[in-house]
Amino acid sequence: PSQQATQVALIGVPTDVGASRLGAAMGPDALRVAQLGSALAHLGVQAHDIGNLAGPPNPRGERDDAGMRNLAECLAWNQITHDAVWQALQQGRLPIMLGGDHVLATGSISAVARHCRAKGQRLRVLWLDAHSDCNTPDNSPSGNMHGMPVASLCGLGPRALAEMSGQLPALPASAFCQIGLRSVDAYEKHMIRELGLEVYDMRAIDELGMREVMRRALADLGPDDHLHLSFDVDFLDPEIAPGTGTPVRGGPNYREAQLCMEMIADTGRLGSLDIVELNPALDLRNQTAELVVDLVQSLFGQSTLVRP
Ligand code: 5AB
Ligand code: MN
Ligand code: MN
Ligand code: MN
Repeated sequence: PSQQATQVALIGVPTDVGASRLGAAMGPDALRVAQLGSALAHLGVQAHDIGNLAGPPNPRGERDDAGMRNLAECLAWNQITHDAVWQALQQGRLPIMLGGDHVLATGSISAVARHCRAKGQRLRVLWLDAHSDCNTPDNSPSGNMHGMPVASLCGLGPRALAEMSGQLPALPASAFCQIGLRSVDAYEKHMIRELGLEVYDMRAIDELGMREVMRRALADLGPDDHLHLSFDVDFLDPEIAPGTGTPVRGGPNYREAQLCMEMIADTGRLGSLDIVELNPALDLRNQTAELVVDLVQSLFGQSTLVRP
């Protein structure tokens, strides 16, 4: 029983330019093969699949002088994503990014931030991930841009990315809430403190339980707020979700992830969604894509409650 828009736009973003392992570019089609569209239709959600966005191929470049790999391509993909998300929101549709690596979140969340600004809505971003993705180019251990979108959105790193929403920073660091972290670089730990990011790492989930973590994460969500979920598939334990490029053991199990999604659905505030870092080349018979579709159903109101 949520007041989510019943019209969604499925936006394929077939990119892996932000990662060093190839394959996330096949993510959109794996989600379609796993029947994401009809799974949503089953719940009364009308899904308009706009197909895959077209962008530059992966040049597999080395780090540039500023420390980034494939910056030009990452910029292009983010601008294309931004424009498609903006358009979907203008049409009153809830945009769902079928990723693609996590670099695309700068473009999608920049468009969402722009939209919220225009409507005077407060934006809350839930970041489900094993990683914190707040590296800056000079401190990243890899130069991979999929490890930097949180920094870009907080106004750090290359200007063209940081300013994509038309404002710098795109949103206040306090808008973010990160859940499931268990692989955070030393510099990122410094950044988390510096920015004051709200973080629930795996230790917090173990000690408090997913229920309490989600209660806290969603506690100050107002009735008019916009909730954006950036769902990195490597949030999930790799035993249930092997199809991702940067797996880290010790993640949430199926029931914890399902509860997390159900509690987000209960707020009725979900306004946009990134599904990222799914890598079909590393998956087993598309099981990770199928799991993700199952969890997205929970996100759109499929409930395990006998008496809702
Ligand atoms: B993902 C690492 N912190 O910056 C880096 O999957 C990994 O979008 C980044 O969360 C992982 O290269 C990026 C070591
Ligand atoms: Mn990750
Ligand atoms: Mn990520
Ligand atoms: Mn990854």
